[in-house]
Amino acid sequence: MALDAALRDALARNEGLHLAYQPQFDLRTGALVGWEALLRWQHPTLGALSPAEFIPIAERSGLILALGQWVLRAACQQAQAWRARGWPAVRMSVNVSPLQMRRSDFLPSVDAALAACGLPADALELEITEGVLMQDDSPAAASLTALGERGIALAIDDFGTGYSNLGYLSRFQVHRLKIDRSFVHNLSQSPQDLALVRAIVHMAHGLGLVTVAEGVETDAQQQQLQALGCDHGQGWLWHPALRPAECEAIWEQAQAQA
Ligand code: G
Ligand code: G
Ligand code: MN
Ligand code: NA
Repeated sequence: MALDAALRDALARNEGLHLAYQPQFDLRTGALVGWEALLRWQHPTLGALSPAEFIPIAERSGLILALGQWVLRAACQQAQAWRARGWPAVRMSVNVSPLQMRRSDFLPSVDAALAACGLPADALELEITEGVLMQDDSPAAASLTALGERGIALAIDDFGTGYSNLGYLSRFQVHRLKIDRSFVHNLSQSPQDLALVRAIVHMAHGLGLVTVAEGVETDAQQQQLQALGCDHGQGWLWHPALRPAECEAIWEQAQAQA
C-alpha cells in the first residue's frame, strides 16, 4: 500500500498513530513550562516513521487536514487530562501545517477541539512557521488575529530559517520565538551563531516575546543560552519526546522538587 493510503487507513482505524510530548523548561529556574506534542506513526510493516517523512505526504494528499485535526484533539485531550489531575497548568504546543491555517474552517476546528474536552484557550499554543505570516489578507491572517483574541498563544517554529521580513512580529500577536536548533547546535564553535542567537533574544525581548531554544543537547549549550538571556529550552539535554506515562513520571519529579 502506498504511504498516503496507509496513513489514511491508520487515521480511519485510529491505529498506529500517537502523540509524544517533549517537555520545555525555564532556563533560569529549571521549572517545567510546557510540552510540545509531536506526532508519531508506527507503520504496519515499515515500523516507526518520522513526521519529517510522512507530514509532507499528508500535505500533498490533503490528508493533513484530518490528521491535523486528530492531533489537535488528542493533544487538547491529554492537556486537559493532566490538568484534571491537578498538575501545573503549563501550555500544550501543537504544530500546525500552513495548509491547515489557510482554511477558513481552521478557527472553528480549534474551538471544537477545545470545547470537546473542556480545555481553556490559554492552555494551548499553536506552532506555525514564518511563511504563514507573510500575507496580511489571507484567511490565515484572520484566524491568527482571532486566535490571539481567544488567548491561544502563537509560537514561531524554526525561527531564523525562513523569511527576513519580520513585520509580522508586530502585526500579529506572537508569544514565543522558537530558535531553530541549527543555531543552537554550533553555539560554542561558531561566533556567528552566537551573535545570531544573541540578536534574536535581544529583538524578541524588545518586542515582549519569549524565546525558546530548540535542540538543546549539552550543558555547555544550556549555559550559553542562559547567559544570552534565552528564556526557555527544549531538547535531549532534558528529554526527547516521551510517551504520556513517561511524562507523568516527570510531573511527579517536578512536584517533588517544588
Ligand atoms: O517529531 P520530530 O522531532 O521528528 O518532528 C519532525 C518534524 O515534524 C518537525 O518539523 C515537527 O514540527 C513536525 N511535526 C511533528 N508533529 C507534527 C504535527 O502534529 N503536525 C505537523 N504539521 N507537523 C508535525
Ligand atoms: O520542527 P520542530 O521543532 O517542530 O521539530 C522538533 C524536532 O526536533 C523533532 O523531530 C524532535 O524529535 C527533534 N528534537 C527534539 N529535541 C532535539 C535535540 O535535542 N536534538 C535534535 N537534534 N533534535 C531534537
Ligand atoms: Mn515545532
Ligand atoms: Na523547530
